[in-house]
Amino acid sequence: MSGFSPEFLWGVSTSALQIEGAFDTDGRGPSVWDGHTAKDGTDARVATGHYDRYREDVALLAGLGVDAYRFSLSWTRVQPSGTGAVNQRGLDFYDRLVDELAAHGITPVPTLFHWDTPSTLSWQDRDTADRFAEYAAIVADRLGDRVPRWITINEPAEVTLLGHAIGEHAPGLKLVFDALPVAHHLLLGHGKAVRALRAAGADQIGVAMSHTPVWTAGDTDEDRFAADLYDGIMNHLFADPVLTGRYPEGFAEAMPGPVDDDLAVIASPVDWYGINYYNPSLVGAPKPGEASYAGIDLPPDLPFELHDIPGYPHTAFDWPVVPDGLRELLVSLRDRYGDRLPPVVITENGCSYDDPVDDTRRIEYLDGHIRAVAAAMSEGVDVRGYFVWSLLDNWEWAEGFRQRFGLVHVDYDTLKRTPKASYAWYRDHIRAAKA
Ligand code: GCO
Repeated sequence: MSGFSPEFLWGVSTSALQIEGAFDTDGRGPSVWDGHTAKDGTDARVATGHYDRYREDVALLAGLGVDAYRFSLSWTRVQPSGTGAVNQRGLDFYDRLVDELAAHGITPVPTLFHWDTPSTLSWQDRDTADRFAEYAAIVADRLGDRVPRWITINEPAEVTLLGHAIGEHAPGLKLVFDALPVAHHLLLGHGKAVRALRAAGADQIGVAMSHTPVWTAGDTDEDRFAADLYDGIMNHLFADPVLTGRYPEGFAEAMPGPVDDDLAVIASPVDWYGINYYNPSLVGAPKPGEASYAGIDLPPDLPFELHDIPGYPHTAFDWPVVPDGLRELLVSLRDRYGDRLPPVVITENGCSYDDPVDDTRRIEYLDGHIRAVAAAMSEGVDVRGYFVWSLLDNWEWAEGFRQRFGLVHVDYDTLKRTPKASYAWYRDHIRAAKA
């Protein structure tokens, strides 16, 4: 598939809590997800056993021929109580991982925070932003000489919505719109971490935002208002402060603290912008009674309703497969932010299918979305990389092990890894793109 320069970054993504296991090994402290039982009755204490199998997993990455590997650092491996004392054995693991990647010519792209908040801290507290910046400085000091590209936070929107507004994720709070200060503290933590990483010499700092093109369900003014509100909350509430230094109209008043001073920190420049895309969202005015979507029970009084999108294939997670939605999203972000949008990297794109090895549907999903990236690039969007979610089948938060996103199948009884057909397809795709 043409359209990609040899410098384009091909990679895969994972996260610590979802793959590492070893929840209390070598001094790791508890996160808000420890002890959290998913809907399938499982937890992440073992996950895929990556902590002990990281060399095998790096060999799988090398077999793919990826340029880069996005993973996350477990904050409580580094600081077991989220602040203060540093756990050298925790840092030693990431040292080993980064060196193993380097030995295979693979660029490490660590995410500082991928949802596993130390159980001693809360994003409801403003101080957590400062604790996060201190943690950022610690890992930059240890790994910065071998890590050229950093990500501060993964999906502050999902942490706010799922973890604090509707309670689907840990810490399981149902604050609804009272969760807005959590969004502000996460964004403030991002800005402070950018400054900490910059002070340590980092010059390729990014963030990984979940974005979705919002389509309006229905043609009433109420439907349009609901869709605009959802677009504002899920997309602009997080992108605008980081990229423009301002909140969308009507949101600043809901934020705590010296908002204007904080926005100057939040807008500390990033060098690149990560986008996690899965599918568009179809949103309309709420109808009375319990709202739910994709198996998530939404509070009955939300001012919008999420609808399934008919007419498209759906994944095992019941998410619609709409590759052109990624092109649409990229073009819309470029149009909204213009030259304030740094170079983009697709930091997550993938699908859940149960196919154990012959996962033709995942191949079709990835092929379609990579073509959508090429289409956006042909329309002038500056995209520099694409990372598949995910290398391995892994523990999918509230869903546990029910959803399989991996290019590599994991037998959760034996932890045996088996590359799927999509692994070979992605390997061959990368080779062809670089030829
Ligand atoms: C996310 C998270 C990942 C998920 C993946 C599938 O984007 O929600 O970054 O941890 O596992 O997206 O839901």
